[in-house]
Amino acid sequence: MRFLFVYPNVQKVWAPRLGISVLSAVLKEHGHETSLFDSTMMKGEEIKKNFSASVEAFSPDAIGFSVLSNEWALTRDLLKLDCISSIPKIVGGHHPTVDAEDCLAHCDYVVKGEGEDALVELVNAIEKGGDTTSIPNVWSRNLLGIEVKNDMRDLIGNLDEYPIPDWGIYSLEHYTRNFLIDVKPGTSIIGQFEGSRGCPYHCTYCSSPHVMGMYKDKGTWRREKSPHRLMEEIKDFEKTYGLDMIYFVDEIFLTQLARLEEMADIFSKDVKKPFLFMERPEMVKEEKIKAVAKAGAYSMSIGVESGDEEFRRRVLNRKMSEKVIIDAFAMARKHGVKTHAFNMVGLPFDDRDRMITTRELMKRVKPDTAQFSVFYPLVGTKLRDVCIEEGFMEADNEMPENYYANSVLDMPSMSREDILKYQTILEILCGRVGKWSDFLWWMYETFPVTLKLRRRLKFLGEPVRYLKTYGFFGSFARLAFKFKRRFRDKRVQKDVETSQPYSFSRPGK
Ligand code: B12
Ligand code: SF4
Repeated sequence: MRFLFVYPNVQKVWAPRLGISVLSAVLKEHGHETSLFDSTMMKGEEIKKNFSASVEAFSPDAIGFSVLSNEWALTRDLLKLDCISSIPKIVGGHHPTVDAEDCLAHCDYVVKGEGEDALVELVNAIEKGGDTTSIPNVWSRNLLGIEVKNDMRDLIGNLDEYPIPDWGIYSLEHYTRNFLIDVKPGTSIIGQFEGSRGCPYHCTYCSSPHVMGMYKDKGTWRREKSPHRLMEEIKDFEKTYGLDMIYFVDEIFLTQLARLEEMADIFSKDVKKPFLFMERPEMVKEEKIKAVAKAGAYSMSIGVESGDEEFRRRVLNRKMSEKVIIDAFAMARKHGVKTHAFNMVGLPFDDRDRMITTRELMKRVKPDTAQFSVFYPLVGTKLRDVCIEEGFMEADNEMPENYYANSVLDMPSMSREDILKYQTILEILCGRVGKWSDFLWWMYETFPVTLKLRRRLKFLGEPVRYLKTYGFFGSFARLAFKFKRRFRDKRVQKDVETSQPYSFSRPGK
């Protein structure tokens, strides 16, 4: 069967959705043909026009949308188009997993949770005219139009047993213009890899605990690929594209010491690539950091989220102390691993004092880089229920395009304007210490117009940032690299065979 995947990337970020690569490989292994409609960098009506052209050109027998919550509004619009009215329409990914009920009203099939086995069984059944209503994980309607909501199947036992993801389903820009390309100077190709699945924690703002609950008694939630298998995936990617840096999408990384040591041995001999990974503060232990540093760890992103310890414990269900957080960053520094801090502003009950507390913690933590996103209460999370109960938002609220859009909460403790204001101030001043940064904080806070002015004139600071980051000669090298990349992309694209016959993802083509 000819199967068209859809990546409704409204956030317009260059980053492959790994779920599509994984599922495309599985479908190909079972004899199906796949292609991708990728809306990255497309705008408004252009998306519908290109989507219709893509459907006409590929003529799929079924279509599968991979959907996050911020992508549901666009997905719904595409599902309504006449050009796909007679084609079976499947939706899968995080949003349909947590809100299957609503999704089923707009499509033919919803695949909940892990898609590997469910999608193959569904596609085979559609192709052969078999029964599509009794497949575990799949919600659909029977011949009488009655909704059939099947139970979840067991979790995949061994991730190593599935085929190597289909990297070629994406256009090259997802690797060469990836959102992380500037993290390490000199990087021109980034590969995204999944080393494990299943985070065992229960943060109240995250949808992972809800999905874990759906899989109760359905096998082991936390699963890890072997270091050897990971090496195979990395080598497979590298042989086609080359590789400068690896991004591991795992939610937690520093689990079993023995596995990390095995990874250190294999990666230091046969992979030799710097990598980025994400971690919880309390998982950072000296022996483990040493092992990943040997394996090639370049930077670790750690969720701090809020500087208020009591609030973290009580509202976010993150019980780590301030000391644990500070030590985690210090330990990474000691072993030469850079650090990035994730924070949120505009959390329920946030106020000015908490913004100051977060700034104070960042000063002590001293991350190399930090990010402050605006909190959004995702469907299926405890904090969403809190927001609705407290009257901070309506129950039918939909997610905006990205975390930097305005807050959706209407809270007495902090206005929407203030949330955006502090988000920007914190991002500008982050861990900076001293009288000058205190003065800037006061100025931006008291005269928000200076903040707007600063945003407008930001480009003037770029030369200074470059000189600070790369040094005098390094800055020239960096600029030359960026300039060269524009031409190189076009050249390499010609040499790489991809299974994506229609490259709709490149703007202007
Ligand atoms: C890496 C990552 C990112 C990266 C890369 C994103 C990308 N393009 O894929 C970056 C940092 C860019 C990112 C950004 C965002 N992310 Co993010 N991200 C992740 C993370 C940690 C891993 C994703 C991953 O690669 N998983 C591994 C692959 C193999 O799994 P998968 O994609 O889910 O696919 C499986 C199933 O979902 C299913 N499936 C997926 N697609 C389809 C399609 C069909 C047809 C079928 C049948 C099945 C199916 O089958 C697959 C195989 O089992 C997840 C957490 C998580 N564990 O998933 C959060 C997560 C997906 N992100 C999330 C969010 C909210 C975002 C943002 C919207 C945040 C923002 N900044 O505004 C943006 C959206 C940007 C974008 N265009 O994707 C939420 C989504 C929640 C939700 N309800 O939608 C998650 C779940 C985090 C969380 N727990 O809250 N993210
Ligand atoms: S540690 Fe990260 S992935 Fe795990 S529950 Fe908390 S926020 Fe979600």
